Amino acid sequence: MTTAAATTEKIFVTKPYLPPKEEYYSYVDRIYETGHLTNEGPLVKELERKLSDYLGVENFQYVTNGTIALQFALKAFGIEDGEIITTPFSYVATTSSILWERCKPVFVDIEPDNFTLDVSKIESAITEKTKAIMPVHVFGYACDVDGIQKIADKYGLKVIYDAAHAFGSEYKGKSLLSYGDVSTLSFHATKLFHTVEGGACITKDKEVSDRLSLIKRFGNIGEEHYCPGINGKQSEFHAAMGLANFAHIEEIKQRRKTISGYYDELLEGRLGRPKTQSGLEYNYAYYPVLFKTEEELLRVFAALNKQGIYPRRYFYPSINKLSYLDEYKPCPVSENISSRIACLPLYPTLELSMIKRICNIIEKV
Ligand code: T4K
Repeated sequence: MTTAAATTEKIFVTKPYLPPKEEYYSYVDRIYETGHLTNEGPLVKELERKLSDYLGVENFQYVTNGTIALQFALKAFGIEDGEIITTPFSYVATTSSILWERCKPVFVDIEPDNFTLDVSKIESAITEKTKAIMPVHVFGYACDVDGIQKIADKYGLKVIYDAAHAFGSEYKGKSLLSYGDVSTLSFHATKLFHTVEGGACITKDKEVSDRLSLIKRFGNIGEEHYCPGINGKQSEFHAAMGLANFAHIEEIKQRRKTISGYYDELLEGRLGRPKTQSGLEYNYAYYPVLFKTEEELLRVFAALNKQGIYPRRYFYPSINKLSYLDEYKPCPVSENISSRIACLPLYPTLELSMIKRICNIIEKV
């Protein structure tokens, strides 16, 4: 893997991995040979097979992005109204998917240690209108999956994990994606494994998977029409990028782990970090750091930006504060974390010299 970062190059929070062109082209050649461009072509099928084997999960439905994957999961369970318990600390897509399905997001605050849903606060948010819980394995850290499942079972609720960040994370010896009723992934260009755009729904339940499969292709198989579906199919060109990237997945993961280790060493506990969870095999999807105050964060950002380095405020603002929501429900932990958290640049070609530079600037400020 080449690591080329000229010091004049702008450094963003991420830089999509691009496979060697000839490897991508070899898949594109196959598309040209068959003329099969989309509608569940051979490359899509091959990618679905390879990813489900790699992740050790069944019933893998590749779709156009991680947001529609969440909407499909709600649709697959016939959830068309009602309340969905979710986290305010995520990318806005988690809540948007709920709103687009005409449901109401009910925010439950997060754990200060790993920023996932605080299980002890879920039960008091359940009403007779609650249909599902949609937690997020944020940054690839594991939610309290056992605690959540217990509550879901007690109240008869579906659990849909937004696992957009959780590709390759394992918990208690198996893929984090194997918990809950459905887990969804994002394969957006900014993710550790990407297909330019893309996403997936994963479920243990074959019937749910069959429904998802119908929903994503207009609800019909040939002349038989089963339900109102929509178009969430992915193209062969996206699958080609996925297959070419997939050949390098171990190298990508290893490099991200190494870079995270460099940050750990160089920052030496100067900034807050999520607590390591026992039983979690982390995927190094992001490198989140917590500043003491928002003011400190802003000073560090100004100094880094001056040098052409652009970390991101993932995730700010806390979603419960969005102005277009019907009501404001305070979530003090999420609001506090959101105001002072940032993700530092993390991608396979990031050089050690740049990591040192970033850490030096942080230290000076
Ligand atoms: N659930 C969660 C928890 C999520 O985090 C997301 C998406 C979703 C659901 C929905 O999944 P998708 O529907 O997107 O599949 C980015 C991504 O667009 C979004 O996928 C991701 N989460 C979110 C955390 O980050 P932005 O607005 O921060 O992206 P952008 O364009 O500012 O990119 C960040 C940096 O990456 C840029 O400063 C430069 C670099 N970059 C980006 C792109 C797109 C490149 O170098 N090349 C590129 O092509 O949202």
